[in-house]
Amino acid sequence: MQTKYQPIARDAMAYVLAGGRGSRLAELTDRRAKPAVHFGGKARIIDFALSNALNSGIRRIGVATQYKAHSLIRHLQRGWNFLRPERNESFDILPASQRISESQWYEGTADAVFQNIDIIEAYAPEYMVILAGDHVYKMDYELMLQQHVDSGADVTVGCLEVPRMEAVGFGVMHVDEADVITAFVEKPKDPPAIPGQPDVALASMGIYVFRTRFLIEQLWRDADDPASKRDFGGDLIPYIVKHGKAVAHRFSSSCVRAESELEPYWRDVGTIDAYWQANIDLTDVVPSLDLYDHSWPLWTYSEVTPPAKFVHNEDGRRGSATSSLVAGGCIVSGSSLHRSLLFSGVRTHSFSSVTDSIIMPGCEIGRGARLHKCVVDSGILVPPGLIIGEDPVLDAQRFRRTDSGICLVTQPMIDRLEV
Ligand code: ADQ
Ligand code: ADP
Repeated sequence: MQTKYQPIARDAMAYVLAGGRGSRLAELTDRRAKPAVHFGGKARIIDFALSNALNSGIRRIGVATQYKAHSLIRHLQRGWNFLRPERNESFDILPASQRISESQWYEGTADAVFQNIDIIEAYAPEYMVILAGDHVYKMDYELMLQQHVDSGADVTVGCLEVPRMEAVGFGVMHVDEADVITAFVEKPKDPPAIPGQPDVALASMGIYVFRTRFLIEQLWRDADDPASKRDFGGDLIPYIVKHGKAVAHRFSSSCVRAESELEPYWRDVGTIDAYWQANIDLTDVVPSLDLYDHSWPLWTYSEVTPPAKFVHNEDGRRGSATSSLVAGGCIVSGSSLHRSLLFSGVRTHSFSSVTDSIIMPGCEIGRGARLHKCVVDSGILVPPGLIIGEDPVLDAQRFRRTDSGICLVTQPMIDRLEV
């Protein structure tokens, strides 16, 4: 008799680490954690990891939060609370300082799992898929789980090839011909290259698959090690590479691509420039990241809004958008948008123009304002007539202007203008 195929993912729990600030995003993460930063005209960064888990067949999810978690938790409660215990599913938000002691924050990423071992044990998943909540990509974790089972590894580490000098911010590994990891260094100053490819390094994506029992043993062992910083990349993974069997899982073998000729897409969006670029890339005619892919939907919370509306103003000036993503609830009145993203509820008033810019939810762009290469934080009223993106010196005095000319605009910066 043929038995019914049961995906390994149904025996797994995804554990999303979402506590980090992402300090290179500057004021964008002053009030919210990086995973809560708005992305792609509708979603937040964490929705990518969570949607990947769901689309891979995982039905148990925990999210560890720490830094400035309010808007992240609000988003998760509104958008991700549909997994039902009655169906053997679960969705847990796990803030720091709640469990072991009221004053003990998660020390490192491994501690963010260690402090919730009892919750994991209560669900008793066979496998744990540890994920970072701050990357933009599509990936089928079921394929990584299958590799983990087939290879008999203690840990399987998601990895991808990056330019060698960019690897300073990553865990970097060497592998043998069977992709068994033979060496692992966390954030090396001089990243080792892939043999035979001097300009390329094999970097960890910070994604790990373990058998739950093994992970818990390792977490207890690590907790007893006074030298440990309780970090996966800094402590646990290097230890297992040395004393056990760690295997690399190549992202290219489990990324989900709508078009087979497209490059595998993964972005850290860790800087203002990278964040701006990844969003603006979505306005391309055929973007590398397909948000319209029905086979791999990006789930998110979004308000119920009326449709986006484009109207003439009293002088007959058209409200128009080209190469842009405009969310529900926006009203574009007598103004023009080009190569831009408007999140929900944005209003642009007559004679304003927005080009190459990202406008977060609830912003209002005043009459006659002109914005070029801007990232505008949520809920900001851009005063009528304000011009950003045309005078580099003035922009740098008023806003956070990057070397490549992107201006991040936040409420305190606007408030200072009015004084
Ligand atoms: P980093 O990018 O430095 O390195 P890290 O700061 O450890 O990442 O954060 C990983 C994830 O955990 C992020 O999603 C972050 O939000 C979250 N996080 C950080 N501190 C946390 C805490 N105390 N509690 C809860 N969540 C927390 C890691 C690996 C590298 C790998 C890169 C890939 O250590 O080896 O190359 O990820 O980006
Ligand atoms: P997001 O754009 O992430 O949905 P908001 O722009 O509403 O969220 O604000 C981000 C976070 O900043 C909120 O979750 C809240 O914790 C904090 N915040 C917002 N407005 C204020 C305020 N006026 N005073 C203090 N904190 C605020």
